[in-house]
Amino acid sequence: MRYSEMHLPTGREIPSDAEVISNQLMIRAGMIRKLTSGIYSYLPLGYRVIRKVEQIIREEMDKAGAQEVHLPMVQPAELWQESGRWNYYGKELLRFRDRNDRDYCLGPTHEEVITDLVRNDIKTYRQLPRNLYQIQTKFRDEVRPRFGVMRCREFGMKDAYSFDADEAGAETSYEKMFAAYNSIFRRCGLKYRPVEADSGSIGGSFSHEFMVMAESGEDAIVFCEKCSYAANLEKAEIARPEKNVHLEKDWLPMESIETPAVRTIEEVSAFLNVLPRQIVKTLIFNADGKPCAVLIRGDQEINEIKVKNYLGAAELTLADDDMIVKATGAPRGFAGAVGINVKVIADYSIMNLVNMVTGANKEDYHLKNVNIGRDFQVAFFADLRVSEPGDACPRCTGAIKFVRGIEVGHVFKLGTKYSKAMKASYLDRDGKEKIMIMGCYGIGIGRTVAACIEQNFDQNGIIWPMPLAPYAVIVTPVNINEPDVMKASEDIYAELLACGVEVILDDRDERAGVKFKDADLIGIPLRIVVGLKNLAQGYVELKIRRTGKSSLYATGDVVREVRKIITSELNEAD
Ligand code: 9G3
Repeated sequence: MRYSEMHLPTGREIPSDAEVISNQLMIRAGMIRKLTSGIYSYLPLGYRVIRKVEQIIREEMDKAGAQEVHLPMVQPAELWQESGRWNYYGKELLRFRDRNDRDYCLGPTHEEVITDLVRNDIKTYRQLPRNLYQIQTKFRDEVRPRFGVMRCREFGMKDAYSFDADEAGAETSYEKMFAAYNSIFRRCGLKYRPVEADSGSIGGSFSHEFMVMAESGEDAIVFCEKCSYAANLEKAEIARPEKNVHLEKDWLPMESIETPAVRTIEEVSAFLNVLPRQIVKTLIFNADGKPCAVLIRGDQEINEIKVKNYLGAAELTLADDDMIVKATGAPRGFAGAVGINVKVIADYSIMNLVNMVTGANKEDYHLKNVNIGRDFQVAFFADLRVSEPGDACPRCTGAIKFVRGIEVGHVFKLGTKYSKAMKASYLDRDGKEKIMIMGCYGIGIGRTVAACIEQNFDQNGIIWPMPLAPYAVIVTPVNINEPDVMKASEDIYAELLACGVEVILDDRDERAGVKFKDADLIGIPLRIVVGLKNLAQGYVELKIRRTGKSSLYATGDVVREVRKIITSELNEAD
């Protein structure tokens, strides 16, 4: 491609609302332009990278036995009413009406559509297993789109859906997709890690997120240095501690203490001169309308997703003031487990506490020297808190580490959440009607591109790993008004094109410095500089973007050298 003809509006200025480096560089490198909040246009350079990611995905999905379909973007409300999700989602689901006043939504995902498609055409076990995928635009009306294409409203997703006759088949489908995702992200040249994740509202029993490590990542990840354990912080498990013995001999008599308007852990700790770890935080939750008391050590943090999953609640929120008064007999800030008449569950962190401080369930009063077993019972101890540095790995007791990650993929075991609701059944070999077992598997295309930049940039701009580079080489004649320089550049350019190398010829009548800066900014891995001095000696310069290393090659050898580098870098990622 000739630079002078390209629609490639690079820029120096950093957009004011671009908080993350990938958004800044995708705009400055002329890859994207914002149309409106959370909605972006891909310009030619950006779209070439999108297509590279899609190509890698298609190759690996096809290799895994999935078949590509293309589903509609517009989805009828009826399907979402069948699955029970039409009223579940709020304004994030963009709903609209057609000319006949019928309800539709712009597809944020396609479980309902694919399940409807399959239930109409799959009737017998002989047609299973089946895995159908698409690369399609999604729309999710995020309340606060940010970070450019990393958290936008309209975005491209590869979403796949597997259908199996039984649990064992579903496990195999999941493993095949898990393996395909490892190949996809490795081939994209990304440093990534699969982590155990919460399945969230999507239902189903199990899921993994594929995380690209980056400081700008929105997700916190816990991983073990010794074993392969890794989990999203939301899900990261904490091992059950050993139960200490000879606790009862230390028990002191319980005392009620007047603590006027002393509510928070900090206030109680200061007023009674006890450490937060000696105080029990009693949180009253509203689980599907029922109150539940959750106890945790004062210096720890409750993980509400763990509480929700533990209680199997569809909806879990902190109780409002009315529920707190009804459940504890006191306003917020004086709740405690002693004498409370709601279910009490406790995090492991208080299992070995002795002579604790808790709320007295009486306004302006707390209790001292409270002990489990004597003063209150705990229905269940569970892992309900947020993992923190210093915790032991739940698998091997090694030390865990915390990093930030960008979720680029998510694979789910769905079970029968949709196939049951929408009656996607088949006849098994005995002619009995059975419900299909589903899995679903997503990759954010634009997010993968942005995550790659978050891992591959320097002060001069993007540094594309070869597999995702929009072009492999840029030929930069230092001065296009030197006939020899231009001739040599055109010959090298033509030779590269002839052997299928993706190459830009920077034929602009610009100063060399401007050309070098642009080449660095857009991140082309290899740059061939053609200058009069070197050319007169029969040489051209080859500069490697990633290392900044420059070498001289005989003009006739440089194409062979470039092809060698491209091949080795592409094989490295395979
Ligand atoms: C909605 C809206 C937003 C959503 C969903 C539904 C996320 C929703 C979860 C998934 C699960 C998987 C197939 C590909 C991989 C991910 N945000 N999810 O279901 F109506 Cl507004 O999309 N779907």
